Amino acid sequence: MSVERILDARLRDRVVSAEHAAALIQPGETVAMSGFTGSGYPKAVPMALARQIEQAHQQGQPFQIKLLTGASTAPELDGALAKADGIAMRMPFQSDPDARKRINDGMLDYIDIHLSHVAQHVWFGLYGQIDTAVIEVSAIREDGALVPSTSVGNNKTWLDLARKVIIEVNDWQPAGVDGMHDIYYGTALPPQRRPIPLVQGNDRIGETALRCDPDKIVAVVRTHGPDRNSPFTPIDATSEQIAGHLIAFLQHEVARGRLPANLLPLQSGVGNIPNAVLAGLAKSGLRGLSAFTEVIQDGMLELLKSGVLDYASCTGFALSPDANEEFKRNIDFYRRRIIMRTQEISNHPELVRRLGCIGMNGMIETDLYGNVNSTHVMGSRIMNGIGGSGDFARNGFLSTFLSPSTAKNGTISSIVPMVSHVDHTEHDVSIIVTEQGLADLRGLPPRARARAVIDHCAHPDFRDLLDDYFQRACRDSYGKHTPHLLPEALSWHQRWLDTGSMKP
Ligand code: 0RQ
Repeated sequence: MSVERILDARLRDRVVSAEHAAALIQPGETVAMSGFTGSGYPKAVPMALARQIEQAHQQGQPFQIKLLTGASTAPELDGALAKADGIAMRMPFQSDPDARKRINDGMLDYIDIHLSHVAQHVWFGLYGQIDTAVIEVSAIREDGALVPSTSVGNNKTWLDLARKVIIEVNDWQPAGVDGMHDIYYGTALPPQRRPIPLVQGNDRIGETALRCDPDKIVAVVRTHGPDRNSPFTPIDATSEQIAGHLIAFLQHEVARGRLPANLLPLQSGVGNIPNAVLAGLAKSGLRGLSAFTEVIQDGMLELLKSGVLDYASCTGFALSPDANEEFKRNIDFYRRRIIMRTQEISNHPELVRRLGCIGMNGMIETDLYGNVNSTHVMGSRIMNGIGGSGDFARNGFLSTFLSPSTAKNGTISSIVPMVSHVDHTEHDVSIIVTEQGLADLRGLPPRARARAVIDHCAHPDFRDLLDDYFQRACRDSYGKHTPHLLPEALSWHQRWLDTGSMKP
């Protein structure tokens, strides 16, 4: 028999079906939902809303919402609403193929902003009134406090600012997650802003549950559904090589005395390469590590379990089904080592700088000088979004960007003369790593940066071409500080669009 998760009798009286709750959302509303990298998103109301939107469209009635979340969600949320053509505007991060297609077809406005900026920009009023918040929780306590589930994201802000609130109580989520969260209520806007009292990555500075005025809660929906939990992709050889270069570099930095023996708090993006880095760290002999990051994926649970990582601070999970089972089975162990925070804290520039985080993020492409494009294929087609990468690149102790040296079956070089879109400028990028090697750009002037990137990171198929471009640029460029040949700088991208390959 399942244990009652809604302990506040007032809110138990508000339990309704997902259809009933979704019907409370009107066309044109700004709806803020929970969810971060496929964890802790509402499982039922968005699908019911998508069905209602489809019905309205069949009757010729317009129905779209503006949708805000923590980060990416899942097919039941972004996918269902995008397929129903129900999203007019999306912010701040997505990775759903249907949403992505609509964005790139110009049918859906997408606003791609730093994850740390979301809450404050909404507080600034830049997105208008939040009409409805739809938030997944794992339980409601007797006093009405809301125990978050597997992500926190912007839920505090959504609950504070929304006119009306719909809560989903998901009893698939482990009850033992209660106590893992740390919700900080001390943020304020300038000039009232005060320093955040967090000096170690595992400090607790807040409360274990979210507050919400019960009068605003218009519906409570019971659900029982898993997070997205994509199966784990085995680590490939390229990712392993990239991880090897980065870990050797970190060990070298320890040997040089530039990093302590237990490094500094790690931030890690999601995907195959970051997972390979985490797996590599497990075998590295390094101990006493810590993570101050936004997402915990499989490799980080393993590091915690093996005792390599002392603790991890995050705002959400991205686990495979197996890792999720492990998490649930040993939740008491993980609750002592994992702290889940709001994303304005997990990604806060003040804290990332104070703690000296080591940022490790993927990229689409970099140019010779270390400007990085994380988001746009051929300068115009969005992939996911900047997410938290900029928060850590700009403010961390070290900012590393990792990618295979080629893409699309070797037709694209990830090292290009000039990036087709800039997310991280050369001023915020310290280390570039591909399977070919690692370029340490710190302390180098532009022409030396270009030499390091070409010599250490470019794929052999493109190295001579890059070298040729750079040599001619050094000779013919208008300025010799950061040499470029403007008519050619983006010609590699155009060639790929014209011929299907960046090679001449
Ligand atoms: O596309 O699947 O259509 O073939 O980009 O590439 O190699 O699978 O790598 O999954 O690590 O993604 C930058 C997108 C890399 C990711 C990016 C194409 C490639 C493929 C994916 P296909 P891979 P990854 C914390 C940090 C920004 C957000 C961030 C990202 C697809 O790391 O979204 O860092 N980063 N968040 O074919 C054309 C190139 C390409 C290219 C790759 N040079 N040209 N296409 N691709 N390189 C998490 C959060 O903040 C929430």
